Amino acid sequence: MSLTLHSYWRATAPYRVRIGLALKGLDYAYVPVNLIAGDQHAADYVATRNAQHLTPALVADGEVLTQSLAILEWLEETHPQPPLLPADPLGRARVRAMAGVVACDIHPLNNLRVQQQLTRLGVDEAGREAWTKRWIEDGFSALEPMVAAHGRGFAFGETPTLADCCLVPQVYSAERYKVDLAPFPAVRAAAERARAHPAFAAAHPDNQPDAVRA
Ligand SMILES: N[C@@H](CCC(=O)N[C@@H](CS)C(=O)NCC(=O)O)C(=O)O
Repeated sequence: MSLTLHSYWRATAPYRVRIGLALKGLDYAYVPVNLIAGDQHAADYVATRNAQHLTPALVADGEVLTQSLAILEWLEETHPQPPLLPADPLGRARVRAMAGVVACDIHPLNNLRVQQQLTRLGVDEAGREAWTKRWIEDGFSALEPMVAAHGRGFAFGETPTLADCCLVPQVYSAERYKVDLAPFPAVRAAAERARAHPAFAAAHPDNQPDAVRA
């Protein structure tokens, strides 16, 4: 199967998909979309890759897939091994709930376009940072007891799941924004455990072809 991922090194939604691809052992071509330069708004990209002006887009044998959670679920269905969802419905619901906290409730409030809109509305850098931290801390406060109850090394159980695909990029973002992770020991421990896994290391922003080092 031919796979091409349209991605930006530091963006967390494509990072989720990179983790999923690496966990499934799938090779893919990497096409950088420079979000700071505004590549996501290019007419051709919007027309053919992501009508929402967002990353990621995954092209699989000519079919264009968007929305990181939908892509991860598609990967799970088309490449079931190793499984990234538990075998039982209750376990799957718990993993999807953890992924949802990140992908549906934390990240959309802190995305680049939201930051840009806050700037347009006159919010200064300190205000934007406080906004971002607020929503990360809010989400992590909910994730902490979930991971503490169900994590056994990874966020849920003893092996990586879709929850880790979402959690690790969000912890990366939290560290960028200097969120104090001390109140979230289970979240932090699960992220540290996952980051030691080779698939998570391969997907890390610093290891992408478009990574910019300070
Ligand atoms: N719900 C979408 C969110 C995608 C998204 O927000 N992507 C961000 C990067 S993490 C983006 O491309 N932002 C560009 C912008 O805000 O202009 C998904 O999970 O794929």
